[in-house]
Amino acid sequence: MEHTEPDLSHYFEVARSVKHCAVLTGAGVSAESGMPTFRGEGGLWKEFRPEELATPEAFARNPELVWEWYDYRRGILEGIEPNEGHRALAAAEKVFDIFTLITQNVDGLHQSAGSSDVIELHGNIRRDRCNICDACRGEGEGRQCRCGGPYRPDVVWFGESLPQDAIARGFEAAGSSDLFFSIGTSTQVYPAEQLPFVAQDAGAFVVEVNPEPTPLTPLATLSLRGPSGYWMPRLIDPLLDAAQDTALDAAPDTACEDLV
Ligand code: BV8
Repeated sequence: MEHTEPDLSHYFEVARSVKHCAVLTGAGVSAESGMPTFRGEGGLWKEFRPEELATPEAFARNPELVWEWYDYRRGILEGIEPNEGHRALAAAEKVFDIFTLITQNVDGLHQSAGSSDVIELHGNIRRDRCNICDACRGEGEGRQCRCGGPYRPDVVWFGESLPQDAIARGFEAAGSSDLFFSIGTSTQVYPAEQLPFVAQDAGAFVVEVNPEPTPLTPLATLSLRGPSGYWMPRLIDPLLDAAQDTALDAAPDTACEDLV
């Protein structure tokens, strides 16, 4: 696909001057690693729409089917690695004074790429918890909790509320960011889809990265068509050099002392 290189000079001017950068990611950032998105190609599992399986009702109705679906996704996860998009975001932590990474993804690939303190809005399919008492499932434990409740994937299902601290930190970061990235999300799932608009309302420079336009596109300061694995290194790496120089200047030149 021919990438017309938009003018990024204004972006770099802003990115080199801001203190707080916040990022929202969706399934698209993991697509190049081989993780199917929800609404893209391969998003359908058998003939089910994800919204039909990722609900407490589906789990109550047919827990076996829901477990089969999560085991299918866990199977994919075992065989894949983070991609250039994940790696650029992990590196971005070193660029900005304050960096907040908020994800809708439950695959843990940001953490595998080295990102720390990732705000997981929708949980993580690598963990299980009790549907009744919330106890975490221990290694080797069966599908039933000591309290008698069924274990379930530690994710937020449609119709369920998000973890209060995660969504509160997400809105706080979006509302106080100077630069906000919305990467690989169709911006359709509430309440996460509100974050880029909160940032935009707060006057942040909003950058969208997605091969397809989304409801955010008309409002983004810069909307880049293409995969995150292509754009994120191009948007972050040039900032790394500057960050490294600043770090070097700040570092006390201890060498001499040793000689003494
Ligand atoms: C809640 C965990 C209070 C589970 C997930 C009617 C209207 C409006 C809202 C609602 C409604 N009815 C109900 C609601 C609320 C509902 C909602 O928003 N539904 C939507 C579908 C209409 N939200 C909820 O239920 C939330 N809870 O609101 O609680 C409440 C309670 C009751 C009633 C009302 C309110 C809970 C939402 C969380 C659900 N759990 N995941 C699991 O994973 O199994 S959501 C799940 O789907 C993902 O986590 C992710 O968030 C979402 C998928 O969205 P995206 O990540 O954006 O992925 P998608 O496939 O859509 O798009 C991928 C994008 O990437 C595309 O744009 C594509 O172009 C792009 N792309 C592709 N390749 C690349 C790329 N981009 C970059 N690079 C590439 N290479």
